[in-house]
Amino acid sequence: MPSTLRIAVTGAAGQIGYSLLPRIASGEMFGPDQKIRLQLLEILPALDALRGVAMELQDCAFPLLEEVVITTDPDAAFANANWCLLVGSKPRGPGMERSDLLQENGRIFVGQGASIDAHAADDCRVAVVGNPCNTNCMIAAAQGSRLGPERYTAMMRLDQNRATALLAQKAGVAVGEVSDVVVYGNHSSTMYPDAVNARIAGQSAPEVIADGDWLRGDFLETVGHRGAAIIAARGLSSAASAANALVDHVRALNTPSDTIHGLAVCSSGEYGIPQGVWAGMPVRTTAPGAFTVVSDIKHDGFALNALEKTGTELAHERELVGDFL
Ligand code: NAX
Repeated sequence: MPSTLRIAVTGAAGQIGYSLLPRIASGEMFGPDQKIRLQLLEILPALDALRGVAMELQDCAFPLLEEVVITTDPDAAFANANWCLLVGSKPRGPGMERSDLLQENGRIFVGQGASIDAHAADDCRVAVVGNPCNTNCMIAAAQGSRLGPERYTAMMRLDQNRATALLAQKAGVAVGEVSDVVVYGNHSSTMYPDAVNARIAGQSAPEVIADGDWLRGDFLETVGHRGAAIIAARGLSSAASAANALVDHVRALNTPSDTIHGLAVCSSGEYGIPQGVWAGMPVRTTAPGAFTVVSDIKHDGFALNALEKTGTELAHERELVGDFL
């Protein structure tokens, strides 16, 4: 590791940014000995708010935080960055279709992808949170060739954490007893959270829960619509849990282990997901920042049907943003 890691965060004045930045600066994401330089990107209307966030970061007096740069210039934000956390994007406005959102945000990721390829560090990793995160990640990765597609991942970890916590609650066990939960496909209502291959206290989850109707019904519904339920209750979308999921995503990707975790990665056609789209897949971290896709998990007909549906949606999104690729 370099002596100081440069971490670029976009949309840094937004609500996820507000929960995320103190957790990076305190050492939760990269460890208690790793010095950090934050390079924060915003658009001009949010620059004053970002100044306030930077003041608060200063007032936390984090020992690991060496410097905070705030800017509206992507090239400055991504300069020599070791990690680029792409959180910023436009929210879906009233009457906006998903296809409009893909176009609006796709443009942002064209510019940022090109800037990352030109200016980030050679060892840079990119994690995309801004929605539609899978397709935005594909667009960013398509803008360059220096880093390679395996450096670009999108976040499925919030869905994974939601599914894990729900299984633990249903089984009446601690969250730490639940493992091998992976959410496949798109971070959208077509996602497939796989409980069949999950483990609870070392046993197969369906053996412990033994309620197939719930596993194929309420479980999938609740995980798939959890974001909407939080908006309905809070009047705002998930922020603290999204920031927490990004901490988990990056830590898992930096920590070699036999443990299976989920990331949206460039598909090579595993599990019938079309090649070249970014889909949630089971992975193992093999070296800091590097992973292999676990491609031998068995799925039943119900799961294969769900995988086909979410893969088809991702391929359709790719068609809609064809001009950006
Ligand atoms: P906010 O609207 O609070 O913040 C977004 C920030 O991005 C704003 O401050 C805005 O000024 C900034 N921004 C917009 N365009 C920008 C650009 N071109 N360059 C830099 N900054 C730009 O949203 P927040 O709640 O923080 O959510 C951020 C994104 O995360 C949204 O797209 C949201 O949909 C997505 N999410 C993704 C999740 C996932 O699991 N992948 C879960 C949580 C969240 O919904």
